[in-house]
Amino acid sequence: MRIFSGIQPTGRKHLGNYIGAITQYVALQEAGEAIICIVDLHATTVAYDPARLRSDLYDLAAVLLAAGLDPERCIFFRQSDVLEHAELQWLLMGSTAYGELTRMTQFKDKSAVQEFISAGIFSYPVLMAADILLYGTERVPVGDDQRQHIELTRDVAQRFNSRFGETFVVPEGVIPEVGARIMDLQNPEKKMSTTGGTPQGTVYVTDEPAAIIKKFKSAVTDSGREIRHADDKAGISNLLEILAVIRGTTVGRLEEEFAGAGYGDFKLAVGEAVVDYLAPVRERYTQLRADEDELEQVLATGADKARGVAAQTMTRVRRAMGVGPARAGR
Ligand code: ATP
Ligand code: LTN
Repeated sequence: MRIFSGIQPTGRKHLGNYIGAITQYVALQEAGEAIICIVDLHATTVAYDPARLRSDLYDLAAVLLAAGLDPERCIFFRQSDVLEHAELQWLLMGSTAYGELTRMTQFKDKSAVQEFISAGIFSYPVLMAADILLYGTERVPVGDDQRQHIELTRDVAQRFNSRFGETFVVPEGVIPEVGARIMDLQNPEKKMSTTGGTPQGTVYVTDEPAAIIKKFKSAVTDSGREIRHADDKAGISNLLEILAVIRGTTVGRLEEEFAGAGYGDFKLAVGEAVVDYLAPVRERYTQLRADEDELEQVLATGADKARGVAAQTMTRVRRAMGVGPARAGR
């Protein structure tokens, strides 16, 4: 089974990215052929600092390897190293409706906070579709916020196939039942996010233990006293989900365990569990981040492997679309 996912090298990665996506990448390495891509081209669609982008990319590469991505068992690479992504994005544009892109909620949310709304941020989901479709992907592990983009990818693939003949595998999203939408600790009505969240409510994978504990201790809850998962208890529900994923247990069991406990004790227990959970990752991260040449080497090896697969897909796409010479290859 072919598995593909992409992750942006923006800012530092948080507990939501870790639980919703990164742990899935690591687990799915066992389930099939996993391809994990750092999508630096996506990161250029909003205002950014070029030097910072490169350093964020190394941060992310080190976090992913520290989390357990194994370049021997998966293909791990940087999007901009494989030119076929940009080429396929353009070729898919003609099979994507303008109206479809205007309906993307991530576009609406992200463009609302931009001074300059680039054409890139508008066509961002088509590049994501290209990422996925280049590799004959069957499963795409993502958090809940990517549901709509996966749906678009499927629609574009199906439209292309019916227009130009069977070319693409139509992929499916893999969205975890618990932990696909970790909320901001200070504003549990909103998802934890580097770009749109609160600093105190966002727990970073590389945060110091003391900072993590502080963020959990000050997590916003509600005026009740029951530790229970419920629609009107967004803060407590979020903490229950975080702890359930970390302990590998169910929310129901945790509700039993913490029946009668105070909110303060519960918040501290979750904070401590998160510290223990992230400590080994942070330690490995620090070692891996120190050697940028080695990180480049790992990414270059991954890009060579990715290119091999991508080039084959592009030969079929060009032929199907009547683009380029009739003979095989470019
Ligand atoms: P952010 O909102 O923090 O900027 P993002 O969604 O824009 O993140 P990425 O860092 O590329 O961009 O996301 C990587 C993965 O993390 C995606 O699969 C996304 O669905 C998932 N993800 C992002 N936020 C959360 C969250 N709060 N809970 C669970 N999964 C999340
Ligand atoms: N759009 C995603 C990142 C992303 C992605 C992908 C995810 C780009 N290409 C391909 C899965 C598959 C995001 O904003 N998190």
